[in-house]
Amino acid sequence: MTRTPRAARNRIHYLAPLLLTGFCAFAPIHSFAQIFTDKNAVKIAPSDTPADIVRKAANVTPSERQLRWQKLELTGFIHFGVNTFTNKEWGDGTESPQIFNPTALDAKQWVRTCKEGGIKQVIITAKHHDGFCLWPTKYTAHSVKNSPWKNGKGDVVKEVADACREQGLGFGVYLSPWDRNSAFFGDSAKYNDYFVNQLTELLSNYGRVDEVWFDGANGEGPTGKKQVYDFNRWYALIRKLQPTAMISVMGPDVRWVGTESGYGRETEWSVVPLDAQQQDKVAATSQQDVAFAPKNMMEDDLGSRAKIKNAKSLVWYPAEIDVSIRPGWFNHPAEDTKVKTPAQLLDIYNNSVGKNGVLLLNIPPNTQGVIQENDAKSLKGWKAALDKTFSTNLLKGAKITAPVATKANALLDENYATYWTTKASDTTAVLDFRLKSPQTFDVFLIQENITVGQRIEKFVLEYQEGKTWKKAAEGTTVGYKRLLTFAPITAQNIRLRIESSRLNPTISYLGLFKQALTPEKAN
Ligand code: FUL
Repeated sequence: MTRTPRAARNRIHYLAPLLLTGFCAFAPIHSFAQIFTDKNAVKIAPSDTPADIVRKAANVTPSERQLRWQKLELTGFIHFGVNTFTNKEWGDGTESPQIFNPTALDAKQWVRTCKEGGIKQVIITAKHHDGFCLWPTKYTAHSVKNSPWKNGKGDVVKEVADACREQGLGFGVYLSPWDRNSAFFGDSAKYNDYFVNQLTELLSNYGRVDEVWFDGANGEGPTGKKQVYDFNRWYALIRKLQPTAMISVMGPDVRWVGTESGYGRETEWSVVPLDAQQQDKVAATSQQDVAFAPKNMMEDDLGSRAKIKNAKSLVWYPAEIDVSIRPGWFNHPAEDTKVKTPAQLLDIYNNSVGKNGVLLLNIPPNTQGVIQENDAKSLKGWKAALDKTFSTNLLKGAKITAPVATKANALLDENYATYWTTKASDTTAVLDFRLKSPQTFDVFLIQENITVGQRIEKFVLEYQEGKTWKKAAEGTTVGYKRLLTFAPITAQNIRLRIESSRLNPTISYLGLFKQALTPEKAN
């Protein structure tokens, strides 16, 4: 793939508009009812003590759309467009629609392949930075309607939307604000109208849309003028036309974790301050180049007590971890041998879904318009390993000794809605498990019930060896799901110590498992 030096320089604008327009405009929370719910954002009063702030943070909860999305765990990205045919990562907008000519495009196969990998929702790049539209928009000639594919009568977005609906997956669109083809780009008002028209088509003509994904790139356009994106107008339109859709990354519902490596943070709070400074840091560590060397992670945590103590408001803003199954976002034949293996995908899973995030895994079709066999095989191998690993919870049937023993059964039932908790004032707890016989395990799974908030700040898993208790693993945050992996341990007596929590801790599900495949570091 080629580098685009000018674009590379401009890549520094990634997420910057969020800072300048989007997030500052969120500030008066309560006047933005369409952006936030009354539970997923809270203002901090000048008179609030640090303890008040911690209590407020512990009671911030996801909106319904955020909860639905979090429970998906696995979502899929399809990068497909003119770049597939030029063998590049970013196009410059001068590509002829004539080059877009997949010989055997099969969106059903894309969706089926994703589904077979355990993916629950698929996002298609309806328009990437090159401005080429995969649907026959009325608002530009730069689209599939001027391509030889299906004699200009094709519509990739419709094929993906229909396939998702038929196969029971969620459907989402990526619409790049940065458009290197549009003559309006840089003429702010005109381009914002153009963008609203395109969004209106996408949100009106394809049934339910579950996620709208905006990236923050804002580089040069044909006019040479700087484009100011009207994010709030776009958000209001999305809330109006598709009220259940998540607005991701350059939006209020989902936060980009800060890396494209597939590896999330050790300490991942879904409740974070709504601060301009914080977004500044996001921008500073974002991708600034068309090449995809893994980026440095942002600082280790965004929502600990130290991070929230000076916040003016707190929001439920959960992390999404996007990564490609190949080195590039688009399909390049030279990368056919670099498809991530099931063991690498497993490591990514443990470190994304297992670190309180949602994984957005990109699987790019080739010039034929199909996902290749090797990518599909990796996905299947990964899914088989996950299913096998998590099918047998070795804690099942254990004798549990826990405070508030009556609710202990909820720890091991697979119903997320039921949960164990302590009395309101208890922020620490010790839970003992005696297995029927010694078992060998190498993963610990724990889930909080986030519908009441994210609370656990420190926990330790121990096992008994002879007469002594030894540490198997420890963690800070839990959130929707936390996985801790370690070298295999054989034991019969296990104990979980919750050492610190913002309010009474809750646990929806707990488990010990033996991995069916040894994970391997992906990068
Ligand atoms: C970035 C884009 O520049 C990449 O090409 C890719 O689409 C990635 C998911 O988002 O902002």
